Amino acid sequence: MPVARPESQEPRVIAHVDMDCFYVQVEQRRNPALRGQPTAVVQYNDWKGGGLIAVSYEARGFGVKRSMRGDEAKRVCPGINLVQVPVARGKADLNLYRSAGSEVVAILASKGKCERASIDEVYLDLTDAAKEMLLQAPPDSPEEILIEAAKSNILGLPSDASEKEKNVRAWLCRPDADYEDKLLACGAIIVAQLRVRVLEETQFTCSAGIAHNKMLAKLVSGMHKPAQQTVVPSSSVQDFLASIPVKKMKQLGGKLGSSLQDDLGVETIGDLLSFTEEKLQEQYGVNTGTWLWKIARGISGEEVEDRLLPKSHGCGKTFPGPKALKNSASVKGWLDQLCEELSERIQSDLNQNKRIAQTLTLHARASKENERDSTKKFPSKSCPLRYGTGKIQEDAMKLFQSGLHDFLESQNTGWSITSLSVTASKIYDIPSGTSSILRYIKGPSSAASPAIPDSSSVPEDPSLDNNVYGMPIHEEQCEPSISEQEDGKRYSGISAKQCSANEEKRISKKLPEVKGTSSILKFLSRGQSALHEKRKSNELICSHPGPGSSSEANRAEELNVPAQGADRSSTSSGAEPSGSNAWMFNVEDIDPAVVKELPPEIQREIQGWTRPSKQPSTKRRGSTISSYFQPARS
Ligand code: DCP
Repeated sequence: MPVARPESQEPRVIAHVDMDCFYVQVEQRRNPALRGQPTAVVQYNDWKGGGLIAVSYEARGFGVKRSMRGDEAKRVCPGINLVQVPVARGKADLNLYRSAGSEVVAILASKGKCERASIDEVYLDLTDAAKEMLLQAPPDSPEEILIEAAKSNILGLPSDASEKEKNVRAWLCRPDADYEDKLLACGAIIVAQLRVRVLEETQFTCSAGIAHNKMLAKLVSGMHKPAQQTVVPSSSVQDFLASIPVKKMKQLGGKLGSSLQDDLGVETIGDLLSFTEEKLQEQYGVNTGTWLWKIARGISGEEVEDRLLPKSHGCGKTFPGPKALKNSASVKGWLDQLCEELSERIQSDLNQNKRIAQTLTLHARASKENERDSTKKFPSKSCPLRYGTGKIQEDAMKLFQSGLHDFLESQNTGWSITSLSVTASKIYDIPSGTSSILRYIKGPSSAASPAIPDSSSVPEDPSLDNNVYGMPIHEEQCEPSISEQEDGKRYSGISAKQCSANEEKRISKKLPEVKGTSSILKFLSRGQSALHEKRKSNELICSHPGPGSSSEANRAEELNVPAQGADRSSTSSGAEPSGSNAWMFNVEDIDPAVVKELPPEIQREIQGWTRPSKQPSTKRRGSTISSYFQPARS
């Protein structure tokens, strides 16, 4: 369930930037003849001309919608250009769009903390940049305002079109504005400058929302599209929220939103104002009640995370209608391909960014032969991620079999799979520039030695009943994640309630005193520290919306994607190591085969302190991290 974050005392300036018809713009840059033409990008699929995943604004003018298939789009707009998503390994290859998104992120990140929320969306914290502008060069002359800033839409300003630009210029320069509005005006100018730079350097247009928090910025960024920005002064927040349907709000797309509608008769965010905080807490618990009370007033303390790289990697494929997979061999064939791509992506993330993924999750959509209308879902399954294509393929197949076993509930019946995806999540940085392990272990901050949980003394955990193949398999993910599907669609994962509880039970074992360097240990302690963070914010972690709980999920649902949640942005898990959260690590648990897959400098460190002759233990590991170093199974 959602939890209110403490708000900062100081006013912030937050922007949400969203590219316009993004995949279409990428294709238009590749083929400029498509510019200004009705165009749509179509997913790889020969059924009824394939599904549309991005539609140009010209095509939208003819009534073409993303929910259509190519054939229908042609009927509605005979002149439409349909461009196929590039294909690799028999499925969509989104690399082109990913790197185009990265080009934009690199520009946007130049002005402040930047969080890449999806392939084409970014949050920016421009507070410092706005403060600096206010100090150094405050906007005071309406005539000198950048034209792009003068075209801003400012909520609450008179909507008289002929006077709009004049009013905006005056608003941005008001000498009598309060400090909050002055900062916001600077934020609007900075975002306009950034958008101009994005256009000049990448040829892409984008739209943006500028407000005092992420929630409001996100709500308005798509209000005036394409290529426009919208500003939310504090004075217009109440009027604005009064008309926003509850289901449009992040985290209210699912059951919570439905309950607000059905149980409290709340249709818009404004309707929430008639309930006291106590009443909302009574109905939904203390945390969610407070959160609801606050969002009704436009209050949200959620911070912009400093993250330019994706939070997870996902590869998926849908198998609609007659293409459904009906036996293990065909599932294995496709899973192998998906895992191969996933493996390449995490390997290149490791090589280029020194980031390591810890959790592998399999999602599928399935139906039983005799129960076409069953509401039972194929359970998502997770396990510790082992690097190496073969291992990922092997583990993914085991996760599939485990999920299928649960899905079938011991019934001996035929089944079919209409979508499959694999996700690598819980990605952590390996610190670059290594320092001594000893320094880490004996350093002033490490009163206790670093440690990793060891399973030898782990009490039996009922949630590991899934562990039919000798490795811990969790239902659902331990971390919200954003994934991109074969057909270009994104969905996000939901946190498993069990995960942090399971980790809580692990017991530590001492690290032998070793000489060497500490990247890996730091990395490991970072992961563990993140678990502690999770424990602290358990309620938040477990609160991410479930299947079909927001418009994003609904959209994925419509398009036959195994939507696991809805939140395009997600909570942070990359906490720094902390001495008080120190834990033990048993070097004997490290699988030499896994070490070979790590970057050379990390390999050297580990080789410096592992005992090469030691046979890897085959005991079951209790934590994701120790299991990362689990011995390879044949
Ligand atoms: N995408 C997809 N499938 C979806 C939603 C999106 O493949 N169900 C891909 C194609 C989009 C890109 O992600 O171009 C960005 O999605 P947006 O929702 O931001 O939509 P667009 O950028 O296409 O259009 P808009 O200008 O309305 O934001």
